[in-house]
Parts: sequence; C-alpha cells; structure tokens
Amino acid sequence: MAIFSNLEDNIVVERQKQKIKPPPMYQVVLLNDDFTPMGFVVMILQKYFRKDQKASIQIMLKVHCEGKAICGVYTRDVAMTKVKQVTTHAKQAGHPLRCVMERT
Ligand code: TYC
Repeated sequence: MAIFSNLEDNIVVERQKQKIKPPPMYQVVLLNDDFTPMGFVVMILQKYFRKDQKASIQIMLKVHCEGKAICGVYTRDVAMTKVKQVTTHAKQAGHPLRCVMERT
C-alpha cells in the first residue's frame, strides 16, 4: 500500500503489486555408505522426517540402491536443523551416515 497527496491535496491510496515471494526451499538428502546399518537409517527417517515404517524402508532402500534419496523438502533453517540432527545422531552412534541439503 502507498499513500500520496496529489496537487489538490487529496489523499490518494494506491494498491501496489505484492512483492512477497515464497521462501527458497531445500531438499534434505541421505547418502549411501557401506557401513551404516539399514535399521539405523530407517529409525532416522522415522524420528527426524516423520515417515512411517513403510515409507522409511522405501527411502532407505532407494538410498541403498541408487546412492541417494530425498527425505523431505523444507525452508533453509529447518533443512539445516535436520542435517545437523541426523549428522550428530549418526556420529554419536558411530556411523558414517551423511546427510546434506540442496536448493530445489
Ligand atoms: N548401504 C548400507 C548397508 O548396506 C545401508 C544404508 C542405507 C546406508 C542408506 C546409508 O543412507 C544410507 N548397510
């Protein structure tokens, strides 16, 4: 909204084109390795990405077979938090599981 005063001192209110854009989105991606147990990856998908057991197993198997898979798409801060949580949890458990974010 913009408010002007014209030559006759009238108040003129103009509606401006909305400039708000949707936020950039980031996909959180799990990467395959040869050591992290499958059950651990399934647990991670359930705990941090709110997937049910069937979806978690499907995503884990896609990573295992194809090298990577998308776990979810989030705004920047949420995606960064998920990457940190997964990486920290894996490290604490002694697994080399890698999780990264990519701009969509
Ligand atoms: N490839 C692992 C294994 O055979 C399983 C695995 C799946 C590891 C997904 C990481 O993101 C991953 N134990």
